[in-house]
Amino acid sequence: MNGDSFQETMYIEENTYKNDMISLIFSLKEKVGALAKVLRIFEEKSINLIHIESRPSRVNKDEYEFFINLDRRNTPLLTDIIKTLRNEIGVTVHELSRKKKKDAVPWFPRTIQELDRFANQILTYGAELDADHPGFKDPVYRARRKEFADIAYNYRHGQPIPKVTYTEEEKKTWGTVFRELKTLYPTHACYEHNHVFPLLEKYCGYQEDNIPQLEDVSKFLQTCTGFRLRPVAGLLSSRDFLAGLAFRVFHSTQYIRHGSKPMYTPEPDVCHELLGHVPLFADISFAQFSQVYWFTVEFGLCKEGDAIKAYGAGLLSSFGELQYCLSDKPEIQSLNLEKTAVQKYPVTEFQPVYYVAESFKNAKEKVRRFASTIPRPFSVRYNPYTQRIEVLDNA
Ligand code: NLE
Ligand code: FE
Repeated sequence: MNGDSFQETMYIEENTYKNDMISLIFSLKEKVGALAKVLRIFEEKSINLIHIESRPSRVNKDEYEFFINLDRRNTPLLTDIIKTLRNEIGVTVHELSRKKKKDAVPWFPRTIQELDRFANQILTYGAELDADHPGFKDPVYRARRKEFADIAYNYRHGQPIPKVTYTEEEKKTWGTVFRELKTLYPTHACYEHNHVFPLLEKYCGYQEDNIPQLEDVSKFLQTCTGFRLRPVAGLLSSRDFLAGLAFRVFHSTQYIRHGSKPMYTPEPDVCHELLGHVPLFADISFAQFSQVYWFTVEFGLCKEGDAIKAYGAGLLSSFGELQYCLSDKPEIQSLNLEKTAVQKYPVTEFQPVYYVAESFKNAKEKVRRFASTIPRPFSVRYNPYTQRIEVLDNA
């Protein structure tokens, strides 16, 4: 904003009934030459005004409001004009258009069935592996990944998750991961994880020689916390993934990591989901908080008396990183959402920085407080009875 003495407001509206026109409204302080100054800018850009009206402002007595119609063909120049008006005369621009206002908040699902739309919006298709992935050069592994991707593509809400017969090699990889992690959990994993784990062994087929089925685990979780799983073909955008959590739906991969590198994989796989995420989604208090994801749900540490333990799923499923995160190598900071929200992080190697929560309860309060500072033109509430997101107008 510059130091010019008058402060104008400009509204833009797409004329809804005459499709070939754009309407603008702006208000100017009563002052000789004020309007001329604005009109000159339109003239300089060779924009043809079709119609102009004025009226005293109802909001500010010493202001006039101007209503202008422009040819729609001028749309590409409009952004430029607004910039000039803003920077050179300090006009504040408000967009009035209904259509635009709606688009300002991108689409989000309102019902649990609408999560079906995400199947076609994955960032990387599960079958197309990156060149640095250990399975990249293995045609058998790639073909297998495509089978899993297809299950997820065809899945619709309400269907049982198709059961998979895992190969001997896949079971062997699972066995290694399961065995190694099981020896680390008592000393490295948080209380809640250790509490739920035996139940999964008892009810969901968590064993060294058996890869549990997503359908069985999903049913178990529904009885614990109302969380359910749905198969996913590849990586979703954070937005889509978190939108799933709003319905207590956890998008879960079903394939397993490449057998050559069981200790750590950058991608989520069935070990990560079942061993890392599922135990904590069975915990009532934990299930309630799942936002500001990376440094909590995925790679979070928490205090337990004088000790620090892991509750992040990315740690609980990697026997490499689980040992590393509690060593003296990484940097440990206390959980601070203003910081975590902007903290950069690598996705294909051990994390250089972890954030420690005092407790789940404390972390949840911090998340709530932080979320309430994010401006949004409405509030939302999840109705568990109808499985719908209700939009509450703030106005
Ligand atoms: N690095 C984890 C593991 O090896 O299990 C997976 C992390 C997925 C975000
Ligand atoms: Fe994860």
